[in-house]
Amino acid sequence: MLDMQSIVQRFLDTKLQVHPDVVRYLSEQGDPGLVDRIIAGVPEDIVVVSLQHVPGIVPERDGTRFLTDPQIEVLSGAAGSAGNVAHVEDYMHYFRDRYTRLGSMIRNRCSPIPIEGLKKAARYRQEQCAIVGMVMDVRTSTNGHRIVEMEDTTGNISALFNKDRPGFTDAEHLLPDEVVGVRGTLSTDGRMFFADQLYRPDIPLSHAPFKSEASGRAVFISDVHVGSDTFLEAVWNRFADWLDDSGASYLLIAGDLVDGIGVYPGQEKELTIRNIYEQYDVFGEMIRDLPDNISIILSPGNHDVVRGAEPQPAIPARFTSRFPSNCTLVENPALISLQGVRVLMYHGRSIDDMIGTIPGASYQHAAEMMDGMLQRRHLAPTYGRRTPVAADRNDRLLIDPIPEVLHTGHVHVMGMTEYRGVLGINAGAWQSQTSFQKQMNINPTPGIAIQLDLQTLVPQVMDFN
Ligand code: D5M
Ligand code: FE
Ligand code: ZN
Repeated sequence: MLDMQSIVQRFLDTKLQVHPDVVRYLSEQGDPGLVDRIIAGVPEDIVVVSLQHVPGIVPERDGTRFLTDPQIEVLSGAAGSAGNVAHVEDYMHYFRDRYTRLGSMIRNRCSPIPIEGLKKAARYRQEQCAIVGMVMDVRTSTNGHRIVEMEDTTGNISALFNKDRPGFTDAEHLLPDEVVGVRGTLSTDGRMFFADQLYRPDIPLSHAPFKSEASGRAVFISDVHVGSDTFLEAVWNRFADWLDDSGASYLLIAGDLVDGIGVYPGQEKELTIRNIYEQYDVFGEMIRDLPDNISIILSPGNHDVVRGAEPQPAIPARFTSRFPSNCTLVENPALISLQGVRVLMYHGRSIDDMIGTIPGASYQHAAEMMDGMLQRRHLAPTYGRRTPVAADRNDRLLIDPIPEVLHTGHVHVMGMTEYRGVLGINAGAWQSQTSFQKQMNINPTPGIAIQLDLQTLVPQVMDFN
């Protein structure tokens, strides 16, 4: 077992810096000789050791995607796939599905044993072993250590992350209900598991994104909020004018198409359109004015007319009579293939929960929460806070398969990230600061669209202010 601090130090001793992914990989591999082999093989002009310097990691690109014609396909989240709000038994299936599928992404990396077996068999008391479980509770002990209640299908146990040991930072970022693996040793009385290392489902290091063979461009936005007195009509019109000559083939809008009715107390005072049908009609006319050779994909958000529980159904036909025929209405979330490039659209309500729970997280850097979703392979890791979830027999909020692009919105602050080959785009809004956001000290960055070249996967920020 190699701890992360000593791995970093081994590199620093030879005047090399090292990428965190490499450190994590080495600590999971537990092969001290590998560190020496990497150091011996790094070219002289390299300062930072990255994954390409690690022997054995070969990028695996999924190069054989079946393409349809037209080249746009809803892989999941097509209108009509969200089930009804569920019964208690469905929640049991839901969490079991989440545990099984996320657990299987961790198992081969840490060979876990069932918690009940671990507690019963005396032979585990001396040696290191691993468990995989769902986080039931996280708290800080009086001495400042993190105590994590973990549960698998056989039982539960408390895992202690020592504040003076390397895995502690990972443990500080643990969220209730995420599924993780923990390597460590059992206490002699069998009641506490002393944790050394945390494993998340994560994006495999060998992951390489698919790129379209044909040329094509997609534009990503969210949170239009038509009907609000803070909707930025002039800025939207500049965007619409640009779109005419942009040559883009796809426009994706990740929810909050309109401001809605009765979404928060006192909203009536901030509405210019107080009828929900009329809000969608005006929105429909706006997208009717966009070039009709652009395919438009629309998913709902928490201001839209459908139920708030996720997966949110697609916006029903009775609200979309003014929408042009080049629109596809999908659910939230939805996985879309654009010429083989997979885009996972998710409005992003869980970002509120993550910002409220993860130390150091903030609305101004909300895009970082997309990395957190990818590490956990889940769009809404914590159940039962501000993100309502309608349990289905399977967990539709899992991130599987791995998309090329994770497209979110909701926070109204534009941000992009790249995490292990997955591009995170949190598109800003078309609404200026509301009185609520002022109270919350959220400073939106409206009027920005992201354009993506599907052949290179290089994004471009387009500012219409
Ligand atoms: O969300 C717009 C912005 O307001 C976004 O930054 C999240 C924030 N927001 C929304 N609801 C809440 C609550 N309940 N607490 C804290 N922050 C919140 P929108 O969905 O457009 O209203
Ligand atoms: Fe919004
Ligand atoms: Zn929202």
